Amino acid sequence: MSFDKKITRRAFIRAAAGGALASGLAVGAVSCGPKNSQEAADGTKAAADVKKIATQCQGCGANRCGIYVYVKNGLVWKVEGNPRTYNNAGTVCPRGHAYIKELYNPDRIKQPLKRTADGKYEPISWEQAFEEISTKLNLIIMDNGPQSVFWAQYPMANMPLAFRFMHALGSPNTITHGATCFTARNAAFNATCGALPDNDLKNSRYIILVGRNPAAGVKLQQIKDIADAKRHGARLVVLDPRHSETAVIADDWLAVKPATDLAFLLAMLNVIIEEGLYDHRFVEERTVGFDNLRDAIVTYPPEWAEKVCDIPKETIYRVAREFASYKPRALIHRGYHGGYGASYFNSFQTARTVAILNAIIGNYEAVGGLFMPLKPTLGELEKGGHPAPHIPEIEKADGAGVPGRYPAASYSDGIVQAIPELAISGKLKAGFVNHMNPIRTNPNPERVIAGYKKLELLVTIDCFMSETAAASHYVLPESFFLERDDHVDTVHSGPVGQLTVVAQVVKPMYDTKPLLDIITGLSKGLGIGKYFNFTMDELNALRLQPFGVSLEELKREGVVDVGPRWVEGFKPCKTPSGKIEFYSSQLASWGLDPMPGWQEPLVSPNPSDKNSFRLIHGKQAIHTHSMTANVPYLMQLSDRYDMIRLWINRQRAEAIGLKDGDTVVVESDIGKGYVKVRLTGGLHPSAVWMPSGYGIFSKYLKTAYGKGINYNDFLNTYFDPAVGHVMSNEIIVRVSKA
Ligand SMILES: Nc1nc2c(c(=O)[nH]1)N[C@H]1C(S)=C(S)[C@@H](COP(=O)(O)OP(=O)(O)OC[C@H]3O[C@@H](n4cnc5c(=O)[nH]c(N)nc54)[C@H](O)[C@@H]3O)O[C@H]1N2
Ligand SMILES: Nc1nc2c(c(=O)[nH]1)N[C@H]1C(S)=C(S)[C@@H](COP(=O)(O)OP(=O)(O)OC[C@H]3O[C@@H](n4cnc5c(=O)[nH]c(N)nc54)[C@H](O)[C@@H]3O)O[C@H]1N2
Ligand SMILES: [Mo]
Repeated sequence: MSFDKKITRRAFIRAAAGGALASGLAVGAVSCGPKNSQEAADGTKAAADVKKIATQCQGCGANRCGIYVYVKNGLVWKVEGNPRTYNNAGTVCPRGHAYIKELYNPDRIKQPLKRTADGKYEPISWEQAFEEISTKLNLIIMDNGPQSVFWAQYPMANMPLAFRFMHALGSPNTITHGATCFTARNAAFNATCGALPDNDLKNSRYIILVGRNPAAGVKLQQIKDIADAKRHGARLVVLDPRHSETAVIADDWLAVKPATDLAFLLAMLNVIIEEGLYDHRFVEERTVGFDNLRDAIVTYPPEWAEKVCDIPKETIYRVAREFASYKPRALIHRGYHGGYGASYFNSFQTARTVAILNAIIGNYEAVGGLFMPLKPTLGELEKGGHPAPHIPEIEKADGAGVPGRYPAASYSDGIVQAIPELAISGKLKAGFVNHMNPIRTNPNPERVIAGYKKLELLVTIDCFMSETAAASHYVLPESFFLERDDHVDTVHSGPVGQLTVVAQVVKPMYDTKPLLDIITGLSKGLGIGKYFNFTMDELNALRLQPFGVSLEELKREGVVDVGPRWVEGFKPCKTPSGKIEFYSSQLASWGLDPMPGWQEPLVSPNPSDKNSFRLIHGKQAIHTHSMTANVPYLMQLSDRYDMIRLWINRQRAEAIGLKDGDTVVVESDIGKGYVKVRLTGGLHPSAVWMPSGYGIFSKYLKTAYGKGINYNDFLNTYFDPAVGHVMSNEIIVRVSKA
């Protein structure tokens, strides 16, 4: 494969300098401050030309921290946190420091690529790519209708472009990674309080984290706020089968048996209701269904729960009483992925119980409790004379939000692991994947590959040759985030609305384009060009119109606060009743359980097999999903600290003859792989824990290729019956010495 055909001399010199830098640092140094190597690479001691540009980090799509990037003598030099963005408050995590240097990673895709008959890739021009892709897509739509097309992507600020493009074609099939991450949590909070609240951790006196680990599933503001709260005397309780990076600073680490948090939480409700410790006035005025709730929880006392979740009843009583005693300045974190985002058959009910426990102590919209973030409503393209296409009045192929299928699923997130199934059954024929790598991040790669390979047309838009890109007919390189202007974003909003923007830091090094230009180029040959007749600056100016903030000002400041600050006091919920719904009539109308109650996990380890474990997983602070294992600086850290290991409980490991550092074979009914073990006292005996950032098998990603394994290799393709999520921890494996 040759990506380099059209590389300019200037770009080549820059790439060479960056490459030298990367390999220089890869030897030994693990600090991310490349100052000296940089000066060496520059070969100059003359006064440096330094620019400081405000933009947004894209080292993970989730946080998009506000940053300043420094450019020295034309080369990206270093990064600093913007002190005023809510998400990171002046800090940058290791991924942010390292990811800026990916600009210079030689593995970048440098021009559009087309797969040839022998499975290799040849560089083509953008004109040829647009022409061939639109011709093929037109034929597919003519034969199969527009509903045979999908667009899948990370839910970034540019998602509205995907909606616009797909709706213009006549397809409702826009899909995010939500079903692999957070959709059980979101659906449960929507059903209970109408939207997803934020946590006022800083002002809380009693914080419970249920499978949430902000110190490694990094959200910098949250970990800073937890530390602050603790400094002011708050207590921190962490429920995690694993002694996580956040459990390290907890007052109580409760090593819950995985998949059974629901039992612990139902028992907390039982104690708080039976002992009358709830906020009586809040319950009476602001909630519906308390009597049903009282009836529903009588069968779940701590005496029952301790046998299910392996936490002594005395501890459950104590935590329930302590939690209620700090009302309303106590909270159970709204959660994210690990505990109940998309993990278990009972995740939806677990998240419902978390939402209800918060409400029962009256902490909604209270200082130190949960609050609805003040996300500003951005201006729309329509206001600038760019009418939106109609939303197609057909059901989504994946069944998201469709009565009788996955009624509680999010319509806009969809159900991503349905794509391979729908491709195999012939319902989907063509697709675009942007800024996402479903072949590595979805369950059962063999099945995903088989599905995506069935498509008549697969186009991936990425900066690197991910597993998904490497299975595509066409690969379109997006300019790296430091090379492009991108959407005004509201992701930082919390106690105050915040606007940020991705701003170009350096000129593109290669023949790449930002997404808007890619979509605009495609739209012409598809007969939908009239929907894409604006520039990024025009789009952003319209987004900013309601606030009287100019794009220049936003780029200069990096972040601008807009609208009022959050104030304490209950506001009507976006539920049918306008109140917090303990009893959800909406869930009942969909044929789902309107009250939470105990549900067994889908699968459990075999108690008579000493090699049988539940496989759980989680983030490490230095990696993002599938997208940073190829970052040389970060993989260097993984190697140096021997981080690519499967955690296993020490007693159980010794019972099957394992020593720390042994290589084991891990097998489920669909997968098999080899990995080193880490013996630890910090893990519930029923589980093994796998870091989730490894197991890259795209051979184009040279740093990451073949290092470690991934939980998706062992996970069947499941669909939770209410929400359609993947149930990512419903995996039983056998672990034995290799
Ligand atoms: N470094 C880094 N940070 C990130 C990301 C990243 O990729 N890398 N991604 C961002 C995104 S998209 C997400 S979703 C978040 C994820 O943030 P989190 O949800 O906090 O992260 P995870 O590591 O997936 O899971 C957290 C913990 O859940 C525990 N867990 C597993 N099963 C159970 C269970 O049954 N019960 C309980 N109580 N705990 C359990 C795991 O042991 C783990 O320590 O992180 C965000 N931040
Ligand atoms: N293997 C694995 N699977 C997982 C997880 C995991 O940790 N590991 N976590 C689960 C969770 S919590 C989530 S949220 C999902 C995440 O699932 P995905 O959204 O698939 O996650 P990423 O691995 O972050 O994939 C991002 C892709 O976007 C590309 N990319 C990066 N920057 C840009 C850009 O500027 N433009 C474009 N066009 N592309 C870009 C990256 O190279 C990468 O291929 O995965 C879930 N499944
Ligand atoms: Mo996620």
